[in-house]
Amino acid sequence: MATKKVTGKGEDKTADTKNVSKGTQPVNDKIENLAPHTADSTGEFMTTNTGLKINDDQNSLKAGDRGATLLEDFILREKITHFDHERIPERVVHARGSGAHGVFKVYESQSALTKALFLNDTAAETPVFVRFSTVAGSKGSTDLARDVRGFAVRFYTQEGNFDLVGNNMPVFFIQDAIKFPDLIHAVKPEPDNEIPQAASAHDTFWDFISLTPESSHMIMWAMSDRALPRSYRMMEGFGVHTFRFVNAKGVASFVKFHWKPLLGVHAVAWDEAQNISGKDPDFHRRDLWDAIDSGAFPEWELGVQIVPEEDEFKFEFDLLDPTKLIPEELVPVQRIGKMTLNRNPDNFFAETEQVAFHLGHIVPGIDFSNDPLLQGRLFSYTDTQLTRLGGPNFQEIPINRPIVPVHNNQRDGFMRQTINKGKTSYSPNAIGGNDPRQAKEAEGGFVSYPERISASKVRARSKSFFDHFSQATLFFNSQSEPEKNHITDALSFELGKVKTVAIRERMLAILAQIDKGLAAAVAYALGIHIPENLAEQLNQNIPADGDPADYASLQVESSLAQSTALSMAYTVKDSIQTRKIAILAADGVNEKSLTAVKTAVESAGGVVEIIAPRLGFITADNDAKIHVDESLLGAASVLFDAVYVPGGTNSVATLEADADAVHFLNEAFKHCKAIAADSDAAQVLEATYFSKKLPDEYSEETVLSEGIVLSDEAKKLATLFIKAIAQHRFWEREKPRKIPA
Ligand code: HDD
Repeated sequence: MATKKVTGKGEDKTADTKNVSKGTQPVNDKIENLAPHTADSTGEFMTTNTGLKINDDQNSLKAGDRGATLLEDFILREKITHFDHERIPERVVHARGSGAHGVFKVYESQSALTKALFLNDTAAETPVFVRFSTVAGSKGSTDLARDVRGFAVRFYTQEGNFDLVGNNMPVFFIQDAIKFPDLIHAVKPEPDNEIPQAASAHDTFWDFISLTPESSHMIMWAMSDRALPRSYRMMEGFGVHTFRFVNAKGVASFVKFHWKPLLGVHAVAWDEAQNISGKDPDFHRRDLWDAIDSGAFPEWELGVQIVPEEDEFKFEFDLLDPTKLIPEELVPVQRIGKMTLNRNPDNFFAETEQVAFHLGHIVPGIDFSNDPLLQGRLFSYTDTQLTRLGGPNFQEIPINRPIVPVHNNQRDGFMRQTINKGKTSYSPNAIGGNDPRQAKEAEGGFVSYPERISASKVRARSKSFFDHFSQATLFFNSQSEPEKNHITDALSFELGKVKTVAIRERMLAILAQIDKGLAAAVAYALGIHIPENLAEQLNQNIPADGDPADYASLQVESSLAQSTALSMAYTVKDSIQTRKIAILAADGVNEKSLTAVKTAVESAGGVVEIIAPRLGFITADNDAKIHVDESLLGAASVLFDAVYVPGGTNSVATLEADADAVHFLNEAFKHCKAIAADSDAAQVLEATYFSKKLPDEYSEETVLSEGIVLSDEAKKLATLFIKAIAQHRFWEREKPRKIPA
């Protein structure tokens, strides 16, 4: 159905009514489905939970105004009791997250591949709810931890909910779900002192990883810039496992799901990430909220890689192995539809916290593969909600309800909402006419793909899962030089925090399997040597009674030398949509230049903030009053993508003498961001460390390679500056490492 618009709850008329929403909000079937459960207290009396109007919410009932509080005070008791029970357990993993509503639309019918209606009907706008998350940190931890990001999408389809519960990396650390509690125990804060929070840089994580060679590929991703996204809106998403599509004729094919962000895939620098964690730990949450709030709706295309059933064994890796991806060179990604996030939740707890994703929320036309990680996940996601959401009725929570009716013989339990009519709650039954009845396949009933399986019951892993390194090497070889350097630095940082030398050595043995140069560089940074007994180091995970022949990593060489899709260097760089640009200014600023550049940047989709030594207004050279968005005290360069310094004698003199302004620029330079200044503001740049590195000329070529533009002509400056911002970062700048910021 088409997206409808309704008027929002009201305008922000007074400074005190901050919780009112802005203009019109898109509505879809799910939003309508949530409406009866949504409360708006505007203009209403305050009541108890039984609807009694409350006359005094400020004072408890007492024996005299100084007297003891009376047990009779049912209003006090109700309020405090509810408060005492407000918290629920956070998610055991992915506790920290942010959600948004949106819609998905398929471009062309995919009926040849799948009978899933939402992928067949090009007129359908399927409501979605998406939750992005970090993995290791607690609910209140920083958004900018070095970590994998969860990318969970629920489609509220006409055939029930379909959840694609993925990550921003296409592979995983382990091959079998039975290892998941070990992995998570290892990465979470250490159990004796609960340190460190939201960080993998500690002994237990690397102890586990160094004994788990199958994690090598994922470790390369987790140590790459993918673990430091600039924005949730600028990450790819992956279903990770191989799933199955099944068409109406019952013909199946294997499928890998991808989400491709239209804004491209971009990261921040590690030093920057650590700073952001202090300056604004809600950086990603705020970024997502603000973008949607301002109407800059984030968009992703849904991509699929299709492998016909008969090609299952065509590859040099096993399609069921979740530590492997299918290189896009081997199987191209077809973009089949688009997801747009266009509405912020009304209530974080009710929606984002209570949403319960599960891979087992599936629709006809999509099915599972035998990936042992996927199979174990099918158990975990319902099970965990029983503790997290307090019982088996979590599917009745509004955000979890499908938009289609639910009928079955499940009954009762804590907090049951549905009032099931009738005498029967069993099947078959004659008394109730045998309703609710089973649906035939032709009526939309889900039928599992009848895969033929003939096997012995064993606790084992297929030999085809034992190539642990070839795709780790492929990933590393596919990175640009700056990306490779970042991986080296990340590993040096993380292993540098590891206290146990034996763990560092085991990790070097693993890195040596991936890339000798990488291992050598990390060994140098750690001040130790790559161990000589590599085989012994690598085989430490073999069980005491295990035969090395059954467990040892296989040495396989990837037939592909490189895969460009694995690097972020080749991503989309054609837009500055929603990039944040700081303009540093003070009294006496050249208003004409400031306005010209601001207007040009905003017309190109950038978000501009004026930063000055103090809040309020600055008076420009032509006496115009310019509103200041942030003071230098509150602002930080790490919260922006680029910075511009307009001219104006007094403004320039003030900024040149202001340590915070100079630091802002130094840091922006250090983090490889686009920097622009009017020619007569050059002396502010002269006050920075990087004045020695200013380009000799400011042609398009130098600006696009060095990211700095100086001009006395505002229009030319704006054009070049916008092109530079679109490049995102100028990582080459990192080579000279003498920046004091
Ligand atoms: Fe998981 C949450 C993604 C393996 C067990 N997982 C969770 C979320 C995401 C993923 C995005 C957060 C959902 C939300 O926003 O509410 N998990 C993955 C991916 C995996 C993966 C991409 C590997 C390919 N997970 C995995 C395994 C297990 C779990 C192997 C257990 C055997 N995951 C859980 C969980 C969570 C969860 C304990 C915690 C909260 C929840 O489910 O609802 O069940």
